[in-house]
Amino acid sequence: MVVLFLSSLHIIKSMDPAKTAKDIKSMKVRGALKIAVAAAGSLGDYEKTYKGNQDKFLKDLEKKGEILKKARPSAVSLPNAVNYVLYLAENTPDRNELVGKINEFIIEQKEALKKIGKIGAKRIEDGDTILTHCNSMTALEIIKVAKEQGKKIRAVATETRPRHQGYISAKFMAKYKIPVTLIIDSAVRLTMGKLDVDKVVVGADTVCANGAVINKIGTSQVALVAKEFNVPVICACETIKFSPETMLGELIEIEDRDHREIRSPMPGVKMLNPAFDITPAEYVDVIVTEDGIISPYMAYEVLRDKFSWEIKELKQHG
Ligand code: RI2
Repeated sequence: MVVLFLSSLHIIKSMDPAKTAKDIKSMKVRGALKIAVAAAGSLGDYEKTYKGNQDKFLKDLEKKGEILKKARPSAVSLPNAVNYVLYLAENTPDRNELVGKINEFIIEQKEALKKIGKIGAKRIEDGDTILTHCNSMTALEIIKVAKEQGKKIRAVATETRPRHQGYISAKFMAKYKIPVTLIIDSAVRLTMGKLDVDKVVVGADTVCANGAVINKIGTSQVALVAKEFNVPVICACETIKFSPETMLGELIEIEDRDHREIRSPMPGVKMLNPAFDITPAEYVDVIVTEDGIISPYMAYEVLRDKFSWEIKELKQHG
């Protein structure tokens, strides 16, 4: 079994793809980067123990990949990672070499996270109060590095209903001795002024070709308030989260999760539990990627540079 070290704080055990898909669906494994790495790692493990011939192997790997891709629909890092492993498998007949390439991909993701932390921290100034929404390890990496650089920063973490991932962020920052205030989601507008928030730092599940950022539900409201207060919105995002499908006109499905995550059913009351929302490019100041800081309007160029392998395949398959 491969144990993937994403950072000293996050350890993912790679396992059978079907089990990994189950854990991603139930959000036992969550976060756009972690699900991508877990999916790639599980396909790598599957590959290592596979006994059949190459043709059958490729077909079976594709089937496992499909199961993984269906686990959660909105974070494009998941299909991107799976498609990349399938692309590697098709073009790497030597199985040992393939294991090496999958591991390389995983290491690259770990390095991307670290690079984003270093690059993004330059945008954080001494004395800043930073608001973050939900729990993005990439956004937190920027905040953590800024703190390690000796900048005196404060943080505000939104609770992030209904699953309260904001608690994880708040605990993380408290652990790093960053003074942090936890607020309910509906207190963002009041808090932005009252606590003099200087910057918003959030993660992303998907970046579309037009620069729109898909992230945890409520991000677009945070960005709207930030715009009102002239507070820059910094999105921390590995390029694995950019969506090549959106270049060809596809729309990203917004995951509608089990309504019982909100509360138990009430007779005569309909509930909606969308997990993500879309923040248009005009509400995002910069996207910090491992290759550097870009304007969201440069998403198309990133896709063209980084995903030529996938775009070619997508075009071929209509
Ligand atoms: P990292 C999460 O989704 C959040 O929306 C977070 O902002 C995003 O993934 C990126 O997370 P969920 O899995 O990859 O909690 O930066 O639904 O950790």
